[in-house]
Amino acid sequence: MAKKPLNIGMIGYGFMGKAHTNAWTTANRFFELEHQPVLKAICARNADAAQTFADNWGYESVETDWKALVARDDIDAVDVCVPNNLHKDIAIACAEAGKMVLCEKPLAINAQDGEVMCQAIEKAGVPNMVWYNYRRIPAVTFAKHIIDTGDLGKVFHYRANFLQDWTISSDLPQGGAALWRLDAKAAGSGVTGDLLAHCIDTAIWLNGSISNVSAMTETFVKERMHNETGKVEPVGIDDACAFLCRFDNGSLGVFESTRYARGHKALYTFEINCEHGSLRWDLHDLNRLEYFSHRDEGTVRGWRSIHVSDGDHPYLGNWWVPGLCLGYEHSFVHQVADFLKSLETGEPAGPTFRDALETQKVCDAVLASGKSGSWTNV
Ligand code: SOE
Repeated sequence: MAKKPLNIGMIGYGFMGKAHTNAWTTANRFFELEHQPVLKAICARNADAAQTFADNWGYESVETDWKALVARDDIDAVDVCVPNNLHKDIAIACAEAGKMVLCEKPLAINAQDGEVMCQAIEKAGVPNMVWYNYRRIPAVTFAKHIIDTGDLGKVFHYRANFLQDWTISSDLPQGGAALWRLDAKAAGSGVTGDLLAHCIDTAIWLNGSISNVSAMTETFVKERMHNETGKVEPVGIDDACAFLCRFDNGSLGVFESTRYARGHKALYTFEINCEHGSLRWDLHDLNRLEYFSHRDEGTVRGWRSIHVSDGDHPYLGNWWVPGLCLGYEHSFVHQVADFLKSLETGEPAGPTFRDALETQKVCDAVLASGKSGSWTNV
């Protein structure tokens, strides 16, 4: 049967642009889907760089103004891969133009903007999704399947870390195309919106809503040269953040993120401890899920290290033969596959903008609590 073309317009072409483009081109080859993504246009301010990206990845055309891309009749879905402060205007314009929108995480620079974006998207009734990719690493999806059976019983604890070490040098500037994550005006926040947002999205998905938080934040390097102004300017982002929280189900959460954990490049880990068992996962060993079941017979009871690579594990039946590994990029491929499937079924693929707004609200509460030093309701 002929596939239905789905014309993609991508705005931005940083490393996320590559991860998303790879997913748009790969999903259809491994998953049976009615739609065939077509790389219609890439948009970036620098025409030469955009053309080089288009030539390398196979985009049919180039735009240098995102408004021109959104106005095009031949674009069905817009993939927003730009710094966080630009998400709102682009997403709203896309919604008003009746385009589907896939937005890079976090949804917005704060929940207030996120709410306006949700309203625009919902008013237009367009399919939408936010790229919280880690949900779709098969071992993480498998954790969700185990939790949803209810076999683990009552949940007591959830803890997560996201540790990096790339901003320790005070010589590193802030701002501009490569370092906008260090510029509060472009990013909204530091590790809270960039890294903890991933941990919060996964946590809410696995363990339900978070009701209140108590956080501490720190900015270790207080001033950095700004790439756009050429001047030394105050640093407005949180370099590190740790928070405690309560989930609606009564369990307790502990979260930590920093870009100052020397030796850690992208160590995302989570663990959930329940009445009858525990699960833990580590991005550096992403194909494994560790599972302790207290129901196992006593003398052989212990942590199982499950290599999530068998044909009946989530998504794996669509890939290689059992036992072979998947990587970081596959989480994006799975997200595209689920999004395209959702167009067939009419059942939204999460996280939708509304789901991501919940994460944004937790981030806002964390940052507010970090400032006030008090417990803060989400
Ligand atoms: C920052 O270094 C970063 O690239 C985040 O922006 C991503 O969302 C995260 O997945 C890895 O780290």
